[in-house]
Amino acid sequence: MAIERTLSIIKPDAVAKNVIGQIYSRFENAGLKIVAAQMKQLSREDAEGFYAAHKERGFFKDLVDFMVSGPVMIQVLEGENAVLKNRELMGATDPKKADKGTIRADFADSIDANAVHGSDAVEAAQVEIAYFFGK
Ligand code: RTP
Ligand code: MG
Repeated sequence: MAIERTLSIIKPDAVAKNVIGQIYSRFENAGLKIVAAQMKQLSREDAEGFYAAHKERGFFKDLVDFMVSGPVMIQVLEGENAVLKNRELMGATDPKKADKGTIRADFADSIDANAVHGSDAVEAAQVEIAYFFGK
């Protein structure tokens, strides 16, 4: 199986809830290694650029407002099948639909305040990692 890297963001709601450590433990227990990390207050420009693929969607402004509402914790996770593994740990976008035991089921409040971001494909991960950490 391929060793991959993926970009993870612990969103403002989960940082405010003081659960960075609990979420990091889930990554570590699943065999994902944290190989880079930074805490950051995103500017609107940062958030709009990061979610540019969604800019025509009705929820875009709410998404950007939420992502700049407090600091986020951004990390690169590395391991076997890291992209899919992280998505499985996260659970569905809407926490009401997320499987029991997933990060979103346990820590998220709503589809907007949904605790974590994770890249959805290897190619997206490369772009997103470069966006925050450079080459
Ligand atoms: P993310 O990119 O944050 O990891 O989330 P995702 O892949 O599970 O979901 P995506 O479709 O990429 O949407 C990005 C974020 O936009 C918000 N959203 N709201 N109201 C809505 O219908 C809606 N759909 C998406 C969510 O906060 C989602 O995480
Ligand atoms: Mg997404």
